[in-house]
Amino acid sequence: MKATAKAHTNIALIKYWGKREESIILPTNNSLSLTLDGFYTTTSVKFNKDFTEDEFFLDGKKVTGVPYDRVSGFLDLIRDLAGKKVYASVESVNEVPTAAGFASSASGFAALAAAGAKAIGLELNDQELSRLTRQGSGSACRSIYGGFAEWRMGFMEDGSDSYAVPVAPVEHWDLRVAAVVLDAKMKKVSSRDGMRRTVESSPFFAGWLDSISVDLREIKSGIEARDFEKVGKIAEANCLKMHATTLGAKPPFTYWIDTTLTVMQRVRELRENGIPAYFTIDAGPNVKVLYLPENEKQIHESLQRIPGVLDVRLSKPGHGISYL
Ligand code: 2P0
Repeated sequence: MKATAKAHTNIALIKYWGKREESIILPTNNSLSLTLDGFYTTTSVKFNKDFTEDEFFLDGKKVTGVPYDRVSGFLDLIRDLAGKKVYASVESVNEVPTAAGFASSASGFAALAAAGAKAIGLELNDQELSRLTRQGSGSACRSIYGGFAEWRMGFMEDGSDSYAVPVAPVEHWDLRVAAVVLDAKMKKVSSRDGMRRTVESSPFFAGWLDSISVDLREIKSGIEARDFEKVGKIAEANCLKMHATTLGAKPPFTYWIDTTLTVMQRVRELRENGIPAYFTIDAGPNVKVLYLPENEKQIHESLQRIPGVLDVRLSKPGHGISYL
């Protein structure tokens, strides 16, 4: 009863920002992402009827506390689905360097769901696997697929219609992403807390939700046509709208630091100089820059030169779940 799966992280071009139900992770809006080749998690799950509790090793170290509880709680969902009361040993290796500024929860829960479901003998199709993965971490449900994926928020209270679907496969378009890592302290507001506070108190949240359906429709037509300017403009504006909601929250907060603004400005300057590039930012200070392969060298050099930039990690589109 052992299986190993690999999952890549993803970057949202239309952000998931807001939950309508926290316990089973149901979002307030659809979101759309690109799975990234450069950052992934490999997880092995072994169920054994002789085990008396779950155990979880991350990069070779035994994990306890809240991260352990999240993994063990997620294994409960897998056990419930399979109707089997059996504990597991989980070993994960993260190729998502914390320094790259990506949350490892997307690749982590996607790999855990895939390996766990297979190890316990569940035969899930992609939608079922995405629906299960969603309950570990929302953004993870998009990492089941390679290339571009959309998480449909659904409307049912039980979450049965809330899962991701593929939009375009990895071969469709070689859109690149540079992860710009900034010299910053740990973020003070987790994405979970940030989302909750914004949903509950920001007067701008309604405006954010109103703008999603047009952004989604337009970006999907841009992706289909491989129209970089269209996709980049929509992704950048969508990110700015998400971050604007945080300024209206009570108490207000922002994920940006001074260097975040400097990188945003550099991206605008690149565009003014005829090099197409657009930025997007998640629940932290680091900036991700969208670009095309032919501009990789210039983009990389220009971003690396910014004072306060620690590292620039480049990535191509990545594949969905695989089993090893
Ligand atoms: C996203 N983020 O779409 C958005 C954009 C952050 C900003 O998904 O609470 O770790 O586990 O469902 O998925 C980060 O939130 O949150 C996130 P939970 P998750 O990628």
